[in-house]
Amino acid sequence: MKTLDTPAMCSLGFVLLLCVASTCAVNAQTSNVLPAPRSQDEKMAWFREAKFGLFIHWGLYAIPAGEWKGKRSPGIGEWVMHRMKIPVKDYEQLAQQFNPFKFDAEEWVKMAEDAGMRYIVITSKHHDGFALYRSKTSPYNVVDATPFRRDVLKELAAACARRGMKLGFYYSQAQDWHDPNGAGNTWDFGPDENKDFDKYLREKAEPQVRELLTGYGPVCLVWFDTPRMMTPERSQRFVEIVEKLQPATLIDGRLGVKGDYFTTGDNFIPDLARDDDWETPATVNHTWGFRRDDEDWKSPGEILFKLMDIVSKGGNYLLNVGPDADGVIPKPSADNLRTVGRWLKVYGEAVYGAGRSPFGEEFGEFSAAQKDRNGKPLFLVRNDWRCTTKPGKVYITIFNVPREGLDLPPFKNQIRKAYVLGDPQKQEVTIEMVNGVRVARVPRPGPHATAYVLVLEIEGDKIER
Ligand code: FHN
Repeated sequence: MKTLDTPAMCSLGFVLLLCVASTCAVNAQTSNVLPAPRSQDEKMAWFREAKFGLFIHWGLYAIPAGEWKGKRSPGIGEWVMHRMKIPVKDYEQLAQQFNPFKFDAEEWVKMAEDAGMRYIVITSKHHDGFALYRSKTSPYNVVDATPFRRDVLKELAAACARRGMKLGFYYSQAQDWHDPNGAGNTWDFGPDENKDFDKYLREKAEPQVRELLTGYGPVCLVWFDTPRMMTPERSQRFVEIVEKLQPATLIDGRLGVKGDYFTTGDNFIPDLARDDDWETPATVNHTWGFRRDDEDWKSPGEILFKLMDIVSKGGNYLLNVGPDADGVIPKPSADNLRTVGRWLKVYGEAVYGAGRSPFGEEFGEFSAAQKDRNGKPLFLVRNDWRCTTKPGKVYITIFNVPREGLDLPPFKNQIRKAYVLGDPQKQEVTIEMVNGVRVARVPRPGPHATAYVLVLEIEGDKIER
């Protein structure tokens, strides 16, 4: 037998050491999880601070982009397979065309950062069943089924880790139009009630959620959706998987059992403030997945008003973009978000970590006479200003500046100081008493200002009414 001399053994040892070290580094990058929070408040802390997140719907549906065989598919882009009743054998061919050569994870994360967003949630698998990461559970995924062969989630997780951005995964736990036993595809596989739904859950959905929670570093939340056929028992299995693998990971409100926070309907903002933790998922145009024909972008001003409306009611705004088949976030949506980000750079103190409004009258009031579509009293929205708070401070974001000054709602606390946020001199804003009402003589902003924030430093931690 040939024996190794000392230098050879040393260099072998060195190589082995290097291998062990690099394996450890890879594991450290991919498998580290955050420690279990000691309380629900601790678990929710980052979410309550963040307020503004980026939702990304991306998958094979970006290729047809709202059209199939020359016909326009109505509705949201990511539903094209369902709307057009496309057989699995035809739809899955799209995977062979998926080659988004312009995809740049770093750029996406940078865009979210520029927009002032504090977390990203991306579709790891939408209803079409296609996984945007290398899944050992199903070869119908971006690495094994496409010419692209790159693990999108891996690249995004690495970019998020580098830039200190939180990352969460959307996962369609119930609907899976590719799996014979998943919910939703009745044109290939017949009625849902005849399917072995638990087989699909056990053999695809549960293992995939495990993969997502073990291969991609800390996952800030799992965003489940459309809980069709999700009994409490079935939903609970997902809760256990998440709690076991990443106890700090939040679960949204659409699993099938109560999550860590409430998720509103799509694009829905409650009329009044809520006391619990909640989030509004919303679109920047009218679709989640990219549609070539939808260019009806919400303006920065609209986005900003919605953000302040939501935050002042105690919620988070999860705002979606739909990258195209090349991997590019449509420029108008990215530009509008960056404009919002520039505003947040100046006025963000009124947003991040801020509490809900102590007032409520600024939201509007229920009409005594008019009814909404459901026959309930119509809510007449006011949109002049919104209010957020921090201990000892009240932030009034003003959208419509009254010429004669802003009437402050009644409260008992003394006002120690009033100034406009971002004013380096913190120049005093005069508050005068007019017929028992405190009127803030706020400055008139320049013609291009969408909104600005008046800060009231008050006596005491919170508003007494
Ligand atoms: O069906 C989905 C839809 O495609 C999209 O993902 C939205 C996002 O909230 N959720 C479902 C509809 O509510």
